[in-house]
Amino acid sequence: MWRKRRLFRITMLSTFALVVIYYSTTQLSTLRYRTRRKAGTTGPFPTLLVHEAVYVQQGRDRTRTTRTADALALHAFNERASDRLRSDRPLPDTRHHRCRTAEYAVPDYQAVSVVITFHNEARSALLRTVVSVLNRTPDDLLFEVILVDDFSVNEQDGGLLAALPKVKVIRNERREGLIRSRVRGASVAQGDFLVFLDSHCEVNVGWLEPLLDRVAQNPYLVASPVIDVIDMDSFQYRSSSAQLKGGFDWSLHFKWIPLSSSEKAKRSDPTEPFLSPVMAGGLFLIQREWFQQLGMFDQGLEIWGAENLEVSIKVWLCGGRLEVVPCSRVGHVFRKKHPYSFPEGNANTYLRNTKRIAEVWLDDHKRFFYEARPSATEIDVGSLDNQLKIKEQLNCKPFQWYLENVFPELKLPNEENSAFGQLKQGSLCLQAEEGGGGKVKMAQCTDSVGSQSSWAFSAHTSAIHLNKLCLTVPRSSKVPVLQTCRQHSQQQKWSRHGRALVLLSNGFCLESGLGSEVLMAECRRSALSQQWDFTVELQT
Ligand code: LR7
Ligand code: MN
Repeated sequence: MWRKRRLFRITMLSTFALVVIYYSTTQLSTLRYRTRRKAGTTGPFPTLLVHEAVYVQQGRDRTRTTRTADALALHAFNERASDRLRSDRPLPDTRHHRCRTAEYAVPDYQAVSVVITFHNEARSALLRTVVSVLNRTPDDLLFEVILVDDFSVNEQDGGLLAALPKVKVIRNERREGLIRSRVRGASVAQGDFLVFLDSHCEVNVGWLEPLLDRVAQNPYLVASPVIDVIDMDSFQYRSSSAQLKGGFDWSLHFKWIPLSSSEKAKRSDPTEPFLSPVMAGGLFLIQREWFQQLGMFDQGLEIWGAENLEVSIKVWLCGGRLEVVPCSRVGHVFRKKHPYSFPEGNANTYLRNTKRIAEVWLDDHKRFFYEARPSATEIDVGSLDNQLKIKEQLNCKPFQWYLENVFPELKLPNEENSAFGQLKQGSLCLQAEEGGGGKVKMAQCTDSVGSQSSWAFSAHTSAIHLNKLCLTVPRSSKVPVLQTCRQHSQQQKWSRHGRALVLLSNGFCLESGLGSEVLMAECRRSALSQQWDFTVELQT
């Protein structure tokens, strides 16, 4: 099913094959634009170029404006500059020179479906994206290009492109946002591999083979290209650094992270793929079946944003890994703002999307998200049942594992705490009694009880906190209670001996008694009733 091959041979072959295809399969547009064709053009794909001019021109008529500022407002990039360029323009080869002659394992059949969603995209940019895929993907690897029109104003933006070979167009009947649109595209795709692209990209020479090669080695791998820059003003194509990984901060905003010096040292070969905690954006290749098992993207995410974090964290925690492949290059028009509306507002949408991710994947660490984004607490995120079911079914690892093994750069904001979460003994948890004037008791562990899930032990102050209160053993009492924290109170200073929690002033241990009772008792090494676990332990 897989075979090895050298890149330069197929590139030439495919160019030839495509010329043939272009001549033989564009009946629809040939009919439509026959008169223009007589005028004749030069270039490798004359048929397409004639139609291209008409396609782009008609799109512009709809939006024509004499003021550049308005043209910019429409797409948040310079549409005129894009319109001036051919759809099959040559690009500088930005790969390391060794990528050109490397051998790659690729499937021996048309295995790849490319999914591109768009909402009111500039026609010239959309067309260039599609043509770059058709021209720079070997015919014998590409099964189809699926365009999902996310309810653009002009139905023909996508409709006319259905005349191109291998291109299928589906249209949403209402605005779904890019995330559900991609899921829709993925659901109708038939190729064994999916690739997602934005609608203003240009894939560069040999972009697909190195991605497929990685998945040939490990089917649970998700492979991303290095994303080159297409300048939003000039549309000039520029190489970007191949030395950056993706990450995020506690507000769940994406961040670029330079490779650490040890990672750099390990990489003697600059063409070698490297691991990344998060994919930079939404451009990646994944096995279709596995993507489906992962539940695709969380379909509760709206319009734009954070689905790259969602899918990345999910991939890592549920048995996969994520790589950036420097020999694969795809250009993208980066812009400074969104040229489209968010029905619920931009900030709210992002906050809601990220809260879903925090609730499903961050476990107890979600409190850091809420510390960074307090207003998220109030937002209703709808049902998470589906996501939680997938997490359970696939037996996904806890977020703590991700922090230790995948993303150690993400530091905890509250370095003072060395353990936090629930304070457990088997299936029972220490809990503040509601309206109980500071009393604590043992109760069944559940995630939804705040008075149970936000304990923290600070090695720095030796205190055991529950929110703003501290676990206290009043003088001459054997019953621990919650009281206001006092910096120098000996009744609030604890230490951990193994799994025991010891009050420093008298050396007694915290113990669960009969029923729901909690008390202080002489320490006994073997007593299970004196062994406590926090959900999250931080290495100090
Ligand atoms: O409602 C919408 N419906 C859509 O179909 C809104 C957008 N879209 C389309 C849109 O036309 C475009 O093709 O969705 C695509 C992405 O939207 P952009 O281009 O407006 O946003 P972006 O460039 O910021 O996109 C980045 O972030 C997104 C977060 O949801 C996705 O992950 C995109 O895939 C991601 N883009 C990239 O990764 C390109 C490389 C950038 C980097 C690094
Ligand atoms: Mn984009």
